[in-house]
Amino acid sequence: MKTVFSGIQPSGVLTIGNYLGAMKHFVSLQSDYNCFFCIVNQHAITVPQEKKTLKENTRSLAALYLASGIDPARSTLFVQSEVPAHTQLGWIMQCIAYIGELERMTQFKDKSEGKEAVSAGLLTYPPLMAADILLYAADYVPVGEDQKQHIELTRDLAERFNKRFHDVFTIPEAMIPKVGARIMSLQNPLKKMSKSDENQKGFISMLDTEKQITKKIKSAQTDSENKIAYDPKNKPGVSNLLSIYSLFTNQSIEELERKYDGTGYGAFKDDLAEVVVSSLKPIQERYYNLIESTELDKILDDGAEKANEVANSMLKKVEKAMGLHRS
Ligand code: ATP
Ligand code: LTN
Repeated sequence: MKTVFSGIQPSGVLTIGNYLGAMKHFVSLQSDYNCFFCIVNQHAITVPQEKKTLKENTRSLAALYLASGIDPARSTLFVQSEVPAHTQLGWIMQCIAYIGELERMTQFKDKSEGKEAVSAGLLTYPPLMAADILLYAADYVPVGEDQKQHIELTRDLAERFNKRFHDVFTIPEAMIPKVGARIMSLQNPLKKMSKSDENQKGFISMLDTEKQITKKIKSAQTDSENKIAYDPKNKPGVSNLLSIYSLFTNQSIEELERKYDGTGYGAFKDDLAEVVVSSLKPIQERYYNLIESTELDKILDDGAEKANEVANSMLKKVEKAMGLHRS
């Protein structure tokens, strides 16, 4: 079986963008791959996090992984900071990476833009991400479109290491969904939907109530045409809503265009709100049962144990290849 690795930051509550672009695919990969799914809390601290919120978001994300369908009997689910090999290999990968290539990463440019105090960690974020992936010899990394550049850098760093020292790393490949890889903000459809967006109206969280979901969809930005058609260039708002509708219901965009031909945005948005509410309902029910349970801690403890075993064995090989060992 080939190996899959992916991670999500506990930097807020998961959005439907994270779900449609990443989590939904994680769930379906479990039957065919040896899967590792990580809560990357050390990546989250590259921007300021409040202690209590970070702790809560970490637990909440674990429960959402499980509520969405990640099965601990088949996949390893764990918290990044509980597996020290990530930061250990992360340091080594920082020494392989060049400052210039890190400065060229668009996520770094976006997240540092206009900020006065930018942490060094925000710049060295991709080598840590490379370490996450390489420790498990992952063949595939399912991610949304925004992470493509980081996976390419991971490949470059792995190849550079293998050439300079010894063939240790498996070169991973990004797995990016054909549709849904970039769900856009409901308030600014030219920007990706993001769980750390300051404007709460821009995203629908997986735990939003029926009332919140309906309100956010009703106030989603569209245009003045009142015509339901998929045209991301000229009608980015409506096209984004159509994508969300299509991905939750498995109806094609063409089918939806036909269905809503001649209808206005009001009725379309009402139906979409219903679709999102009913799709999230069973996940939310499972979530609220899990978050109270001790089962969650047991799953994360077991996950960390399994992950530590695999990660430490790879770290040893890397250190040996570089001369970072005594015997
Ligand atoms: P943050 O706002 O803190 O940057 P984020 O919402 O961008 O967080 P991440 O934790 O960085 O989420 O990403 C988790 C996964 O979700 C990644 O695979 C990422 O590519 C995917 N993803 C994030 N945003 C979207 C989106 N708008 N559409 C599709 N996939 C997305
Ligand atoms: N950088 C990713 C989160 C992330 C990740 C990873 C994804 C950290 N480590 C390893 C896949 C594999 C993000 O911001 N979405």
